[in-house]
Amino acid sequence: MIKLCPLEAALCVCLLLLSSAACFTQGEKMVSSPPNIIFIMSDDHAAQAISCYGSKINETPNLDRIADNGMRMDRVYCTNSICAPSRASILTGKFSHKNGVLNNVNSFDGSQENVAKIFQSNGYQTAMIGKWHLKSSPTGFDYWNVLPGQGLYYNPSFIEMGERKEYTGYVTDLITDFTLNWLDSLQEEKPFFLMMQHKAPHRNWMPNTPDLTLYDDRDIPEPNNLFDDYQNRSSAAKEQEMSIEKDLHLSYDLKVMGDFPGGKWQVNFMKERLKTMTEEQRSAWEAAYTPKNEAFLAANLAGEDLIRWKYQRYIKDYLRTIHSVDVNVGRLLDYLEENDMMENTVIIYTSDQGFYLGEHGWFDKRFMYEESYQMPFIIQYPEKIKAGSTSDALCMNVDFAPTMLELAGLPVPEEMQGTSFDQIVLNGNTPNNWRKTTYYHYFEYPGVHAVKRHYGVRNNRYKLIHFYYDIDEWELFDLQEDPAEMDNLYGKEGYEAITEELKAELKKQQDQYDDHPEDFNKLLERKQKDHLAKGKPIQLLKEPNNAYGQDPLSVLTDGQYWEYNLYSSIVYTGWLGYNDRDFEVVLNLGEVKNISSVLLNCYQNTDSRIYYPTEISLAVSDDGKNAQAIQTVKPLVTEEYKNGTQAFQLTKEKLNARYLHISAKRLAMVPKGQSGELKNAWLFVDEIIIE
Ligand code: SGN
Ligand code: CA
Repeated sequence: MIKLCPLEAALCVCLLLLSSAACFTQGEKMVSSPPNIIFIMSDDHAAQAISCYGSKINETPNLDRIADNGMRMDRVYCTNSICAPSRASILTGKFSHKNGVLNNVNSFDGSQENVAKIFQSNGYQTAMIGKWHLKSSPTGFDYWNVLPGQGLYYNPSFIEMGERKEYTGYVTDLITDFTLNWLDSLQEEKPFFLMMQHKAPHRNWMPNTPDLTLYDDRDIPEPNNLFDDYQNRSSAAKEQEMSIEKDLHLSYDLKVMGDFPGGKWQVNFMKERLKTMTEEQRSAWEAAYTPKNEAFLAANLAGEDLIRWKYQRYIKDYLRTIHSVDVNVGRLLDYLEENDMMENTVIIYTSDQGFYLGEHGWFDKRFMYEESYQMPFIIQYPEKIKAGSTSDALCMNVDFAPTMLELAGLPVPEEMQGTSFDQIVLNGNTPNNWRKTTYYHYFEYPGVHAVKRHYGVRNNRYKLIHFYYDIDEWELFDLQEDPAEMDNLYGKEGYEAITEELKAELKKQQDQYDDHPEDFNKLLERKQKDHLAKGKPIQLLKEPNNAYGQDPLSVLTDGQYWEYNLYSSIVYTGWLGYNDRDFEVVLNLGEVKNISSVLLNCYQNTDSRIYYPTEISLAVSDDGKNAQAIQTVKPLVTEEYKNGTQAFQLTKEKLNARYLHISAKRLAMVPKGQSGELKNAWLFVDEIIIE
């Protein structure tokens, strides 16, 4: 099958007239016909685990095919090393603080311009298949079929154009099946833009059944700094919660069955997943893991031996899920070859960011250190890109949208902050005026894995990082002398000049991209308010869950409360949380007061299964017992489940009262289609504000 477009028809005419090479000029560039674009992205796939990048731990022959046919780029970086933000930057060509996705909590505003919309409005057929993770529904795609939230490895659901469907099978295979089906359905005369986004190799690394025993016959080499002690690094490096030793759960992450200490959901996760497997899947799983797990338990490992074992189990499962990605990319490449679609198709393989494969003793990402900062990026376009070429130009994920657009000869909107690197891939060299520095800003703190907020710059040789928010610490690395970033040079004699230079560069980058982190602290302060209930005694008729009830009696009336804004992160302190009962309190104002407003402040964060209440009631009494109902409010909970805080108003009229009886009903279960569906939902309540 050959995909032709109207321009190609025009081209044929051109050909007849000129009887020369199959091209015409458009602006400066020679374009034969608009290329198809296939953007393949996996999740958390570090360059260290791709053989064309020199992996010491695995082979990825099919990904290598792309590099062999085209270009391998060695210095492509993300602007915020975490899933949803990277995806939003890729779609919009803008940094997190401009596209509104600073962390995995924010929901993507689909009304803004994005790369798919531009392809779509220029006659391209567009599709998004696989992991989306941006909460709102995809915009700019003629066809979309995405995983809800993080998605599942085995027998996952997908949301196809808004409709949820269940499948039997392995997620990486299914995403590829859907992709090939979509390619089969295309109109031949129009070009296409396809984003195919794998879930693998995301935590908790569940391999496909044929791959469960891959690597059983060998030890995977350990990184040299598996036992890093973070000497002379910032406290951010010391205080993270992403260590192989401390933070990998034996059952949830490492698939040993048993009641190991940890969060309840972590303990139960694998048991629950096994129940949802088909007979065939489960028996393959058990046949592979049971003997290995028994040997592990019998060995009774401790100390460094235990860490080494954890590393092996983690890395092997991670690499196994990558093996399936590689095989499936091979299926796609074969399909394109068989259908004669290779020549005029740009194929990109990348990952939303890198990952720690034991370096510094870690898994996960977030830090601006190379392993998770770098994105693999290989690109082929046989008609135009020299096979087997490489580039070390400094590029960022905000450049992807401009690059893809320019490769297709389409205009790049002003608001996109990235710069097209199409000339770098097409010509194989870096122009003199290309950027000398990349800029980075990570926001999700407080949050899972406890990586502090930081921003920084990197040039060819050095990297400067500033950790802020609740600390103020710097790191400086000489990447030429210390590629593993073990020796923080900040404040050391002899590095004053380079530090000053990089600080000036940092300021310049922040001005250029209009990013002003010093403003965020102000925005994040908890709101302070004097009100009638402040400091007044409260009786809890139902106890909150003790995970969040640090000081339940004061939290509700301490005159402080969270108000959500764009820069908010996942904040778990200062709330009362309920997940198996409702909220019910009696507040004593001490004497009868004249009241004109009663507000109850609540939090919604669907990623963490926290939902607004379904019903809130207010009653009053003068003895704290015989209450007279005043009002019941049923908050309108829309299907979009927007994250945020809301202060619900509980009176319509002025009233006089001494005791207020306030209750709020929890949404019983996480709604279908939301992450953590059918588990208990949480209710988070903060301040009762009375005026
Ligand atoms: C989950 C993972 C974290 C991971 C985040 C973000 N925990 O919370 O390990 O850092 O997602 O990942 S898990 O126990 O649920 O697997 S991201 O890809 O969405 O950014
Ligand atoms: Ca409070």
